[in-house]
Amino acid sequence: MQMEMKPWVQQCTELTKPERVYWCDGSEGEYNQLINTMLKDGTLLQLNATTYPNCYLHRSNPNDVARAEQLTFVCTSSKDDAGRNNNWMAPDDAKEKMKELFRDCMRGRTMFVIPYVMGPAGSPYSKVGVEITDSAYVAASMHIMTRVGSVALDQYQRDGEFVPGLHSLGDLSPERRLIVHVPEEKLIWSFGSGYGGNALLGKKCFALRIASHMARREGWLAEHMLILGLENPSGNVTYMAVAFPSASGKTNLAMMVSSLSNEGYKIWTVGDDIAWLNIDAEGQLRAINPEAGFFGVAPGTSHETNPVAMHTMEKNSIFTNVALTPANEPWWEGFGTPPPAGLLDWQGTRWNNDGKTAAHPNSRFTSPARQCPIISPHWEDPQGVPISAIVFGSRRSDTIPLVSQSFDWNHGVFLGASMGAETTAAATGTVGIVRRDPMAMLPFCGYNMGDYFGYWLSFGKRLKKPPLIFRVNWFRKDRNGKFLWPGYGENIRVLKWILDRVRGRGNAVKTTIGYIPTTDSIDTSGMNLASSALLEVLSYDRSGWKKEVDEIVKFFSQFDTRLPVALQEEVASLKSQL
Ligand code: OXD
Ligand code: MN
Repeated sequence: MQMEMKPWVQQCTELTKPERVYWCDGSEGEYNQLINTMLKDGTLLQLNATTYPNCYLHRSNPNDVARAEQLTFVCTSSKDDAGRNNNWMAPDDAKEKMKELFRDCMRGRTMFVIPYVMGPAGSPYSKVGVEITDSAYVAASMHIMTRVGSVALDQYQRDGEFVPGLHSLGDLSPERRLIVHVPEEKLIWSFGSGYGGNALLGKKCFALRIASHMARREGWLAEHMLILGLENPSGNVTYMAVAFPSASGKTNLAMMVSSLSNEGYKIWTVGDDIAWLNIDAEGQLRAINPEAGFFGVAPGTSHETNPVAMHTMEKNSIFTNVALTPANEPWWEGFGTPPPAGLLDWQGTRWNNDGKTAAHPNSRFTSPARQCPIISPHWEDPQGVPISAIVFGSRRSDTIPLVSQSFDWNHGVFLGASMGAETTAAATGTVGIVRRDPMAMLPFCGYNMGDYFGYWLSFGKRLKKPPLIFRVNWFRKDRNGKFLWPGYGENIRVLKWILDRVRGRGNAVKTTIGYIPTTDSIDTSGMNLASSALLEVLSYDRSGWKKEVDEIVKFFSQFDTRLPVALQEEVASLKSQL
């Protein structure tokens, strides 16, 4: 049964006992007020007003710097419906637990009630949420990341539906941190963390976990994908939705400065993290970006690697856990300039280059999407943009070729279901372990992933002209551990081949693992790439694939009887051909 907004806010007030309740209207004056409050209480620092106008630095609690997957739960009535991909609690137990945590937790604090819309105003695909929070940082960040205020209340009047999310910083103790989703009731409760993915409830909690569950019921898809438009020399734009595991360069790809701009190929950004995909009345797949801002990883972002992101963040942005220069400017590893003398690290202490990074590796910038210099003129079109290609990206040093095309929709779903990323030494201490992350949704799918694969398979049948599905891997290395492909702006050459295939052109050879481009069909003009490197990065390595298929079988076995027959058939056919 759908909850009413005002009675729910009243219940939350009675439970948490705030000193005052404030309904956000999303105005500029309100944003400035939130910022001033935080400047006064020290939770924000003003950055250099000349070089970074209206930009601020927030330092989070050092124990609260990333998404807390082990403390994140999906509470379906039946445990099996959540799947092994989720932590699970019974909904009633979860609610009891959360009520205990939230009881009286806002005493002496202001409760912000934030009505917001995910998706462009007036879009039939947009959805309303309300986040209640006691964090001014969360309220200000929601201003950037979503559309706040009357736009949401108006849509609520029309739809009579919203996703309620209750958030409190609590005392930030990790022992009392818990993020709970009840997808069957579209409820989100998040306690004890102020970090983006745990606390800005519109993003991962609503737009992926709750939305993926709603989408399956309602016939659409909520995906961890960037959306980009690729313009060709005649000015036609083809849109693609691309999934990569977290921290594998989605923002860089979405904002890529094309190395083929002199040939007339350029990128338009629609979104960098989440895509809601709907089928329109003509059977065409259409995508909207539910977000209004970027919450991007700062380290590694520079004028060299992503000048578009650097320009996007140079005003009206909130930086979190970056280092601070004596000129009051943000700095991080990979900024492109040497660390200046007198640098303060992300915790505000003098950085002495003792092996620890100055910025936290997961430090972030939060910036309005409209500031992106290459934001697509269609990024807020209520009908979304038509999607012609879906791309699944892996981060693998071997086995996976630079690019391949699936045989058909079902094979494409198999490519997505088997994708993965190699762990880096920084993350786990063990290099080269492949963490499978189907469709980059493992931490974000609000139900059993076996069912999710089945839903993807059935979804293709409803499309009049299903988008072509591709797999890419920018990260393949040679025998000496050197990257075979330069990546970044040169990735446009791979997208150009994908575009050629969409248009019925572009040469390819049919192999056991899919269609792989012939070396002459990748445009390498003006590029300093040895032909042997191109050959190797496109090669299909049979012995590597024998190992790969065994690992995929092992990974799929966890889905038991929920693994769709069509995927079992895909693996079996691959195995027999190998
Ligand atoms: C993100 C993530 O922050 O995927 O977008 O972790
Ligand atoms: Mn993400």
